[in-house]
Amino acid sequence: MRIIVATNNKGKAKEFKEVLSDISVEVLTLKDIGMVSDPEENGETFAENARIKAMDVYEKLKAAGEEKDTIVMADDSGLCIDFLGGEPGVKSARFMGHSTPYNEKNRAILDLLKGARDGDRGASFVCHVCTVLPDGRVIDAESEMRGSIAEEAKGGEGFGYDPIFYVPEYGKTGGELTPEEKNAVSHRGKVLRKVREFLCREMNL
Ligand code: ITT
Repeated sequence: MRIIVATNNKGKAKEFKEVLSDISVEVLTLKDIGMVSDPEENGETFAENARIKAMDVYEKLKAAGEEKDTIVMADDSGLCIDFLGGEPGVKSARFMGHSTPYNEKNRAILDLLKGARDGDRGASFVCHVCTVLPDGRVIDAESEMRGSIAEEAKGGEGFGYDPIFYVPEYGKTGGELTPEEKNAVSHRGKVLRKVREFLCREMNL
C-alpha cells in the first residue's frame, strides 16, 4: 500500500510526510511519482475543492491501471479571518494572485486589519482532507486551528500565512513554531491524525 498526496504545495507535502511518518506505508507526493495534476479548483467549499484534487489524481491512476494498493489524499485549506467576513477562505492561495510572494500577501492582510482591535482579530486555519481508497470510496475529514491575526509578521518557519497567524497555545506566530509544535496543534496535523486513525483501523495500515 502507498499514499499519494495530491498537492503541488511543498509546505503541505512536508507536513503530510511528518504527520504520517509513523505508519508503515510510503507517503509520496505528485513530484515523487512524476504526475502532473492541477485541476481547476472551482468548488465553493474546502470539501468540494479537496475532492476535485483527490479525484483528478485517482482518475489518472485508474486510467493507467495503477490505483490498486494506492490511497490518494488531497488537502484544501485556507485562512478565514473574522474581520474580513471569513475571507480569503477557499480563495487563500488565489488572494492577490497565485504567484504573489507571501510576504506581500501577509503585509496586505495586516493593512486590511489596521483598524481591528485585539478582540476583532480572530481567525481560523481550516483544512479539509479528502481521501480516496483503492476501490473509489471517499472519506472526508476537516479540522481547524483557532487563533488571531498578529500585529506584525514574525518567523521564518512554516509557509504561506504562518508568520501572521498568532497561535495562542504557544504565544507565538505559526512562523515561529518548530514543525513538531505546529503539527501538534495545526488544522492539518489534527485532520491528518483523524484520517490516520481511520486508515489504521479500516485498512490495517
Ligand atoms: P495544492 O492545491 O496543490 O494543494 P495550494 O497551495 O494551491 O496547493 P490550496 O488551494 O489548498 O493549496 O490553498 C491553501 C492556501 O492557504 C495555501 O496556499 C496557503 O497560502 C494557505 N494555508 C493553508 N494551510 C496553511 C498553513 O498551514 N500555513 C500557512 N498557510 C496555509
